[in-house]
Amino acid sequence: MQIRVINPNTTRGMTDTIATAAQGIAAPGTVISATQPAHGPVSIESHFDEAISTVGVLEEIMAGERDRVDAYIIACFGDPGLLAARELTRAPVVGIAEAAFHMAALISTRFSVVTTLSRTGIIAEHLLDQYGFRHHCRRVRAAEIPVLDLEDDGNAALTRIIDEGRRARDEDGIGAIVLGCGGMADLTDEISEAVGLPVVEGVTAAVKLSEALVGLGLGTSKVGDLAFPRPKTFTGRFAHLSELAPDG
Ligand code: 2AL
Repeated sequence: MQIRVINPNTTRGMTDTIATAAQGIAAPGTVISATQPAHGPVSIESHFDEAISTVGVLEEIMAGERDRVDAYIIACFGDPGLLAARELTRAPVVGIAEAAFHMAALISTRFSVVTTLSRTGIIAEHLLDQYGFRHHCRRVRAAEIPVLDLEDDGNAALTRIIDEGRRARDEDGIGAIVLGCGGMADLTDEISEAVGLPVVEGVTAAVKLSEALVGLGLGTSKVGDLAFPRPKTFTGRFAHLSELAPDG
């Protein structure tokens, strides 16, 4: 089974971190390939960053279809482009935020999210509402670290995440913590050990969910709103999408 992990930002080091975490948890026989868009923001910390990154994510899905990928993971905690990505393929597409929320709800009745910045935390709150997990999540907390500090200033960032995780443990009445950034994919064990709670990380959760979906023979439904987009003319810089022939 081939799983394509798409890091929606364009920082190669973060794509490598995500790929290593995904490969480390994958079952024997699962091949992980990791990609990132050719164009776009180096980190995703706002609605604007998300909107710009989405086109690149969709282009990576189109490339994956040519490679006959079995499942896709969108490895940014805002799950940018998730539903549009599903329209482009019969394969399962799993976002790391939704994967982590689902996994955390299976092992605890209440969890808190520890993410990077307060403003990205608000994006996570929107997703909790959208996915129906508001009841399960006690609080979305921010360690107040810019995303690229996870790459550039790893130890300081880890300390801040652990401090915030301990506050969540002591104040939120929770059973588990969800890590709220793809760039935290390599920190799960250290944080879990330091905080003393189960820690759910989205990239690894998404790999296991993707393997389960493919193993069950379940892919994205093509009935209803996730059907392939209706062919139409695109103008200007998107003219090449007029020739989009999904499932072809
Ligand atoms: C993210 C993420 O996972 N990758 C990125 O660039 N921005 N989201 C976040 N909440 O920090």
